[in-house]
Parts: sequence; C-alpha cells; structure tokens
Amino acid sequence: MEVTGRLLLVSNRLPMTAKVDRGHLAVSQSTGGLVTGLRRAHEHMGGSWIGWPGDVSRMKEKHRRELEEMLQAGGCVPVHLTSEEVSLYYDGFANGVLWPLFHQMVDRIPVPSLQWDAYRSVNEKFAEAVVRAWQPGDIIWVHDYHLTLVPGMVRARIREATIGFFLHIPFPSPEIVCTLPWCDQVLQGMLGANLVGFHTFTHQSHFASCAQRVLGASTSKYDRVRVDGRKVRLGVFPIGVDAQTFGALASDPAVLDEATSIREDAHHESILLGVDRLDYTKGILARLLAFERFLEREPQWRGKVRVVQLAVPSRDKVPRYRLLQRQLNELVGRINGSFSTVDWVPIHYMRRSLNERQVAALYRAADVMLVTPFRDGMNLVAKEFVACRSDHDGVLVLSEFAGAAVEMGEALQVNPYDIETMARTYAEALTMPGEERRVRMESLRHRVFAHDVHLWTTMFVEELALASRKETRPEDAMSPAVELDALTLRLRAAKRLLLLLDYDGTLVPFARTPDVAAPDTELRQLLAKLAARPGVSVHVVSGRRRGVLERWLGDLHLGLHAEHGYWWRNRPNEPWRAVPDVNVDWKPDVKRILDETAASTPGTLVEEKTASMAWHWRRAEPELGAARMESLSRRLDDELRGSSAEIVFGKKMIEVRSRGVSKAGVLARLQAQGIVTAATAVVAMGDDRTDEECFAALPAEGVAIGVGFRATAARYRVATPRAARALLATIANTKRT
Ligand code: ADQ
Repeated sequence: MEVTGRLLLVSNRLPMTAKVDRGHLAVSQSTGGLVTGLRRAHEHMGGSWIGWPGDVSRMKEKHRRELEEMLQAGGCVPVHLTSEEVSLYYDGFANGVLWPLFHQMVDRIPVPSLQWDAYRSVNEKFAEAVVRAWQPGDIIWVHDYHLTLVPGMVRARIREATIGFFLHIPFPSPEIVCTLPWCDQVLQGMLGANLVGFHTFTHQSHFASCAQRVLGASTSKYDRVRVDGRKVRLGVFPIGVDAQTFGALASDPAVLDEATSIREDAHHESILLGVDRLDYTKGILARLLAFERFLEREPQWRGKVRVVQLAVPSRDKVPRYRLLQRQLNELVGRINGSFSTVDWVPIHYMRRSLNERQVAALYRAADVMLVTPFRDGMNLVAKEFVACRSDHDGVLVLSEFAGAAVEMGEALQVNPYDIETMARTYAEALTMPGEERRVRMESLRHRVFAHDVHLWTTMFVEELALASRKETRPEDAMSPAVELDALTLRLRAAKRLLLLLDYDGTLVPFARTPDVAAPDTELRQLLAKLAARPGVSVHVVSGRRRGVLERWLGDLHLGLHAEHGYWWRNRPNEPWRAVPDVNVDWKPDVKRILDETAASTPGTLVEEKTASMAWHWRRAEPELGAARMESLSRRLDDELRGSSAEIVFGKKMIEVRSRGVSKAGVLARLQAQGIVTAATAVVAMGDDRTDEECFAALPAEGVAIGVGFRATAARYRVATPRAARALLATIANTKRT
C-alpha cells in the first residue's frame, strides 16, 4: 500500500548526539538497528524527528545555535530538558519505575509522585512539540515507554491526527501493571493512538486485558479496543535488524581478519559470547553463574573454553545499575579466582562499548552466542548474531523470555532462572554436530533476512495508515449537529410531545454496581423542566425495580415504568399497577441457575424482580465474565425452551423476563390509554437492545435516538449520556416557536 504524508517520529532521544570537542561542535549520528530502520523511513517520507538532543546546558550560545541549525538541516526538532527533568522523568520514572515494572520486577512501588509529575510534564513537552510540527496528513509515530502519555495528549488537541505508538519493551500481565498508581493514565495515554504495536502477542493480549479491567474498555479478539467511542487497533510487529548491513559487515575482509585475531588471542579456546547493555534484565549474572556450574559439571572443558562478555555501561545514574556493576565485578572476580590457571582465564569481561565492526567481528569469532535475558521485549543481539553468520555456523542459546524466542525456535532455548539446565545447554551447544548447527542457522538466517527492520517499519506505517482510515470517529458515526438542530426545531413545533426515556446508559453513565447510579441534581432539574413544559409528557422506562425509580424520581412529574414496563404509574402519587396475568412459574429454576453462576463467578450478582431476573457481570474479571455469559446463555436457552420466559441481553448483563412484557408494550399501553394520540410526537431514547424493541414499535413519524456506540436502528445517534442530556436540554430550554 502506498502511504502518503510526512512522518513525525517521536522518541526520547534524537538520532544524533552532540558534544563540544576542543572548542568545536561535533554531532554524530547514532547507529544501531532501530535508528537505521527509522532513519530510512524518515528520509523517504520526509517530516521531522522529535526528541531530546542531550544536555546542551553547558554549551556556549554559539554552539547551541550551530546545533539548532544542524538539527534543522537533518529534519530534527529538539525537545530540551532540564537536568532536573532528566533526573526525575528519565532516570527516575521511565528507567527507575516503568522499565523494571514492565519487565515484571515490581520492587519500585510506591513511587514518589514528584517523578510521576515530571514524567507527565515532560510528556506534555513532547506532545506540544508534536502539535507544533503537525500538518494535516502527517503520520505521527511515538516510540516507547518514556512517552506513553504523548498519544493521548496529542489526540486531545488534534482529534483527527493519525497516531501510532510502539512499545519496545514487554507489556506485563494486568496484575503487575495495576500496581502502578497511574496505570489508568498510562493506558489512556497509549490508547490515544490509532494503532498500538508490540513485539509479541503475549504483550498485546496483556495490554488488551488491562484496558478491559482498568478502563472498562471493550475488546474483540485482543486486537481491537474500543474506548471513549474510538476504535484502537492493536498489532504484533516483531522488530528485525538491518540484516543486509550486518551481513555485509560480517563478510568484510577486515572484519573477518579481526575475527581471526580474536580467535588466535583466545588460543583457539571455544568462545561463548555475551553482548549486552549492562542491564539487570539481561540476565548476565545468571549467565555467568551457569558458566561456573558448567565448569564444575564438565571439568574436561576447563582450559578449553572462555566466556567473552561485552557489556556497555548504561543508565548509571539509576542506583540499581550501579549495584549490578558491582555484583558483576565481584562475580567475575570470584569465578576467575577459583578457576583460572597460569595460562587460562575463564571469563573475559569488557565493560565498554564497541563499534559495529568490532561487535560484528566478535559475532563471527564466537562458537556460541549467549542471549539469556530474564525478560526482553525482543532482543536485537540474537538477530544481529544470526545476520552476521554468513558461514552458517555458530549456536544461539536464547532465553525463552525474550520476545525473539517466539520467532527463533531453532535456537537452544533456556529458562534463565534454571542455572542447572543452562549449564547443561552450554555443553550441548559446544558439542553440537556441525550439520545440526548449519541446519538450525540456515533456518534462523532465512527469517532474520526476510523480516528485517525495514519491513518492520513499512508494515507498521502501512497498518497505521489503514487503522486511522478505518477508525469510525465518533463525530462521523453520530448524528451531525445540523441534523440534531433540525430535530429539536421540529420537536419544539409539536403541540404534544411524549418523551420515552431509558435510564441507565441513556440519562446516566453505567456505574460499577446497579445501586449507585442515583440521579444527580442536574438530571433531576432537567427532567423537571422538561415535564413542566406545556404539552410535554416525560416517561422514564427502565429495567429497574419500581422501588428504586420511586425513590429516585417519584417526586417529579413523570410517568414511571419499571421492570421494562411490567410495573407502571403515569403520575406521581398514583398507585403502581402491574401488567395482569403474567406467568412467573419459571422463576425458581432460573434463580437456581443464576445463583449458581454468580457463586462461581466472583464480582457478579443476581437481581430479582417481580417478573424478571438479571445476572450482572460488570464487576467480574472481564474474560471470565464473558465466558460465563456464553455458557449461562446456553444453559438458559435449554431451560427456557417452550416456557413463558425469554432471555434479553443487556450491557454486561443477562436478563430473563416473562414474555409479553417489554418497552414496546409501554408504548402500546400509552396509546390505549389515550396519552399518545395520532397528534403526539413520540420520541424514544435509549442505549440497549430493550430500547430497540421500543424503537421498532414507534409510529411512522416517531423519533428514535440511540445513545452510545453500537449498532442501532435509531434514526438519530448521540455518543454519551452527556450528549443525550444536552439534546434534551435544548428542548427544555428553548421557547416554543
Ligand atoms: P535494548 O534493551 O537496548 O532495546 P537490544 O534489543 O538487545 O536491547 O539491543 C541492544 C543493542 O545494543 C544491540 O544493537 C547491540 O548490538 C548493542 N550493544 C549491546 N552491547 C553493546 C556493546 N558493548 N557495544 C556496542 N553495542 C552494543 C530495547 C528492548 C529490546 C528490543 C529493542 C528494540 O529492551 O527488547 O529488542 O528495544 O525494539
């Protein structure tokens, strides 16, 4: 698909790093797979790259100006951060809280709210920069956990923007994410996008469950979330590496020479290689403990194998990273201390960054690549290693908890928490026959080259363009204001007007439990005002019990119809009357079934009424509630075959009611009572299936108004109870013409 429009990339860091060297400004391009992939899209599609250029506070004014010009020439828009912001937002919240939490390490809660405040305000800064740079037709692509709030903030300002968000790290299960006090805001922020991308389906499905539980969003097939009337697509986009570039690098004679000299320096011992950012999620300590165990188990390998561990220091302002550095030094010292001989040192630990050529040479020199994170979004090292092995040799040992494990089934997969098995796997890798190594590596290479970072970028951007085109925006789906204006004009002209109003979901939003949705003062005043208008009669038609309606609305001049019209009274102080001759023999059996279901589904409850019974699952765990609803409806179908009751599906509830009682019956009754005549303009307003029955029974000139986002036969639609009230208010407030 051809995607047109500029690309606005948004990431914490810009792809350029600036420093002043001997009085001159030096700007270097960042390398690395992700940047390479995004840079190509950036150049191809045009647009801007928005991000932090690093600390410029100590730069002279002239260097700063020079930098701004260079950034501008490279299509970059800087977001400058103070050192306090960097400390609280970047080191504090993003790397000190979200990073461990999303990698399932829940030990940073409670969190100082100062850090959260800084995170919010820095996200605000980024969002403002995006809004300033945005032009109609642009595609905005926000990256990673530093900027989860940006999509929502941009959406709030530019409703029609096309926004994508990609999470490069795992998204953990709801139990873990929910420990974050601001979890709802993080979710809302990410859901500001049209498309939210993850490396694996597990991350995606965790996110969907979380949106259901925390925000009450509805999801379907885990790849669509509906929230605030918007549809957000979720998708799995496993990132790749720039395989061609790595492949070419690893076949470069100079790189191959370097690989040869690495092997010679290693006295042709077998090499187990680790290449990581120095991060506690990467499992470096456990990897070395397993090596120690391997040397204990397999003494014949002593003197014949070494671990080369390259680790680039990272985030060393965060205390936990400094602790890891200390632990690693100690562990390497201990293992080397106990096993080294005069001419053999088991672990060669390099705490530094190497350039891509040097890393490629190491990949070529290694016999076994150890990629053993405790948790990792994807892990690019595993793919870079494979891309470099044009000799079709080398064994990859890969943690089953890296996102890469899903795609790299031919690797020897390990559980990094299981030291003993890891040690055995090292032995297996070192003794794997050449033919098996070749077969596994060829399959891995096929995939790594086919699914490279460029394909990843293209697929995400295309899917994003599609998702934003498909999203039915609330203002598109709902009745346009001009139509609603014309409608109110018409209703105002009617001599007699009957309003049949549903309550829950129509006049008030759904509450956590049915009992707490009492009308607020604004609603009571609105209903009173409507009912006071000459020629207007207002009837509330609800599935609720009559006692509740009487308590909440009984003093107003309204007609009330409870239990979908089974109980009714047209005026205050009139006695309630019931529809005669309704058979309720089915109730004891249905009650037993509903009670059993409620007992085995925590968070659900049974509501018993005179001629109906409902099972509510709004507060259940969403997946369990939905599954139980399906089995319950099958059970009830069997039970009620040929009986005098029927099943009605409401929102997060199933109701069984006696046949012959429905909201359509209310209208028929009012007609029979002469309250509705041919001259009456009838308006029915409602949000669920029971209201559809009433819509269907309206006279030809009747007006149906659907509330909310769902399929409806209503001619008019408004998005929320708030919008429904606004419409009623225009009828109540305006003078009759
Ligand atoms: P990272 O956690 O940074 O990325 P990873 O995917 O392994 O992890 O990428 C690390 C990169 O740094 C690789 O390109 C590697 O070559 C390079 N590197 C590591 N050590 C180095 C060293 N000593 N010298 C030079 N280069 C070194 C996050 C997520 C990952 C996800 C990526 C991309 O945590 O899970 O794969 O984003 O989405």
